[in-house]
Amino acid sequence: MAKIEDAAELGRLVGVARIMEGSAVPACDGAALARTGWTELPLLLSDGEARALADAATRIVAGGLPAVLVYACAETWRVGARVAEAMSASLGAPYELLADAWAFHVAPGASGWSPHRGSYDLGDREAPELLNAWIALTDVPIESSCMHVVPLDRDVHYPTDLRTHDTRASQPLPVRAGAALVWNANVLHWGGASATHAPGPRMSITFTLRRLGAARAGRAIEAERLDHRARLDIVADQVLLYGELERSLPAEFHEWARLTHALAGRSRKER
Ligand SMILES: O=C(O)CCC(=O)C(=O)O
Repeated sequence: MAKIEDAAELGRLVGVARIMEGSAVPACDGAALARTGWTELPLLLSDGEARALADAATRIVAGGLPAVLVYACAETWRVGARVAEAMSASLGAPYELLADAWAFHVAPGASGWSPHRGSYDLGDREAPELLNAWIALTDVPIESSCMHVVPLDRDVHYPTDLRTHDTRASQPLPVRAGAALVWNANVLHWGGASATHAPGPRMSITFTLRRLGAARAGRAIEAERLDHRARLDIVADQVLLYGELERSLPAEFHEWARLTHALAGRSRKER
């Protein structure tokens, strides 16, 4: 795991160009979000920005490491800050970025995560306490494990019975590379199956946003203030949280995450 710990070496492996500087923040349709629970920001990233991050994730995976290490790059977190900015402006309520994220590299023939809701605590419909953001780094047609949701206005178990997962009223959400899908965390969603003939892996990154002041658990972060160590600590925490959902994660990476988490706790106590 030496190459993870060494910022310069990991930087060479990832090789992501500086991105996300100075482009306009896209807006979303707040009324659609309130009605259906989801919305799209079609051009959150330019083609070049999406490709730079997809290339970084490809190099990480080719180097024998899990795609979630793309969060060791400052540029990745800048994407999260940008989604938070876009949603705050669109919904007229400030949203903060949480230390909660995962990167997906779904090979042809594999599937994304199975149906779940990001939160089972009923939230506000117009300005949800928690939003999940999912950003496509590759084109994601239906056959490449695209996201599926049950829109809130078609979900017979919303808002009274969130624990029931009935996927019959599902809607597939194919998107182009660079688009963000953002949904109310109460929305039932999942990553579909990728056809064996899909042209390549489906790659995407995710973030969680919390409405400022909302009573929902999670550590808020300022993307620009995270240094390499802080980013790696978040990666380790995410592996402990979500690693079980990814059967392909090597055992030694789980071990690295456990040790990194323990060391971070110890150095916080010593401060
Ligand atoms: O990309 C996927 O397959 C699943 C994403 C998801 O369910 C999530 O981010 O909560």
